[in-house]
This record gives sequence, structure tokens and C-alpha cells, in this order.
Amino acid sequence: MAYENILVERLDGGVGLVRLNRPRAFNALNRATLLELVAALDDFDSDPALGCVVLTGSDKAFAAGADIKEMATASAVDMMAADTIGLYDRVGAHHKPLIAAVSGWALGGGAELAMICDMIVASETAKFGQPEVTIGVIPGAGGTQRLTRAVGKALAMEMVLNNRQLSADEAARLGLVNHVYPVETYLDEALRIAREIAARAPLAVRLAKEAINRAFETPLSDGIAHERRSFYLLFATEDQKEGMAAFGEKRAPAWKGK
Ligand code: CO8
Repeated sequence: MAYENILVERLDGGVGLVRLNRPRAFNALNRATLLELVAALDDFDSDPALGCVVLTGSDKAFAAGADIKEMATASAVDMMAADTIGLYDRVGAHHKPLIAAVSGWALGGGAELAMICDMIVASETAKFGQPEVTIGVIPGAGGTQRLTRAVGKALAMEMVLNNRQLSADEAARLGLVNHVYPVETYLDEALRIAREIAARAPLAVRLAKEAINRAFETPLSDGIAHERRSFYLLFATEDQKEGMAAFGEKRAPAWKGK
């Protein structure tokens, strides 16, 4: 598929890279961009050679939000019928781990997209914000929920009600962001982490991601039960036998994804 709004690469070490590429609009997320992003992630998800995906923007902007111009005159029915927000859910439904490499603006839907990813690696210039009330709406792609779980109620209220923005260092201190690096290296560092994850047992990584995401959806006992089933299931894989044998034989495991 030819893409107009994103750049897609398959890199060494089993890593897929998607760059949002609408520089004149600070990578604002219009419907076409989200459709392309979902298509690229679908493609990566079905490729057994890939173990992890990095999603990035430019050094100036990860994404400055949903495309305001595209939705400015839409009716409520138009918004529901288009269900562009459903495309954000589809980004989060992929099996392969997804690392957001964020520099510059991550606002509104851009911050929400970063929070849908499994980890965030930021540059020192990253700015996270939910400015929707400044244009008459609220976060609509999970921001009121994921941000509150990540940073707590008091700060989430301040960010959503009064456009308080977080610097990269603040976001890291609060646990929203995994690591902060200089703008020159944040993408390389995100790719390094992605390559490390891609070298792990793929089925274990997939089930681990699912289990952690369950922690946001279920009471503790259900989450523990889910974790236990996944743990037992992994004993039906060749990779579990290989991983434990390799440990005993003091050699690197050779994963098959089986
Ligand atoms: N949508 C459309 N165009 C945008 C957006 C955007 N979100 N952000 C920036 N642009 C465009 C500008 O219109 C401008 O284009 P042009 O040159 O044609 O006028 C260009 O990018 C450069 O922007 P500025 O001139 O404003 O650049 P500044 O350096 O002065 O400011 C900012 C940069 C601070 C990023 C500023 O552009 C800004 O505040 N952008 C909007 C941020 C915002 O409000 N985001 C939230 C949008 S609502 C949302 O995300 C809700 C998500 C809900 C789910 C999805 C529903 C489908």
C-alpha cells in the first residue's frame, strides 16, 4: 500500500518503524493518517519477522492532536458515523509492542495516541497536553481515562480543565514516560529498546503485553487469573522449552515463535 501521510520502514533486528508525516500541520491526525497508521500496523502485526514497532513523528511534533480543520464543521452524527476515534482503539488492539518515540508537541489526540502505545520514549523537547477545552471539546480518544490512570486525578484535572502541559522530565517523573533523551538520540534509543524487545520470546512478549493491559480493565483477581492462564499456556510452546533449556546450557535461546 502506498502511504501519503506516514513513512513506513522495516529495520534490522525485527523492528518496524512508522513516522507520522504531515509536517505542515504538526502531524495533526486526520482520518486518512489514522487509516494509514492502522493499515501499517496491521501489516506489521501479521509479519512474524517483526517483534516490536516504534511510532514517531518529527523532532518538532509527535502530533498536535486530531485534525481540527477536518472536524470543525462536523455534526455529532457525522462524528459518530465516521467513528474516526475507533481507529485509535484499533491502534491499541495490535499484538506487537508499540513504542511511541515522542519529540515536540504531543497534544490532544497526539498525547492520547502516545498513551495508547505500550511505552513512551521522549526527547527533552517533548510537551504533553490535553488542550481540548480551549477549542470547546474534551479529550475523546481515551485521554480523560488513560491520563488519569497515569498521572492521578489532581494533575489530570489540571491538564484537562486548564491546559496544563507536562515537560518530558515531568512526564518521566510521573511515570507517563519511560525515558527522556536528547533530541538527537531519542529515536535511536527507542529503536534500541525495540530491538531488545524484538529479540525476546515473541509469544511470551505478546501474552505479557495482553496481561499488563488487563490490569487496566479488570479487578485484581480477574487480572491474576488471566495472567495465570497465559503463564500456563506458555508451557505449551516450544519457546518455553527452548528458553529454559538454553538457560541450563548457558547459551542464547533460538526463538521460533511456536
Ligand atoms: N489540526 C489541524 N491543523 C493543525 C493542528 C491541528 N490539531 N495543529 C496545528 N495545525 C496546523 C495549523 O493550523 C497551522 O497550519 P496553517 O499554517 O495552514 O495555518 C500549522 O499547523 C502550524 O501551526 P501554528 O501556526 O499554530 O504553529 P505554532 O507554532 O504557532 O503553534 C501549536 C503550534 C501549539 C501545536 C498549535 O498549532 C496548536 O495549538 N495546535 C492545536 C493543538 C490542539 O488544540 N490539539 C487538540 C485538537 S482536538 C483533539 O485532539 C481531540 C482528539 C479527540 C479524538 C479524535 C476525534 C476524531
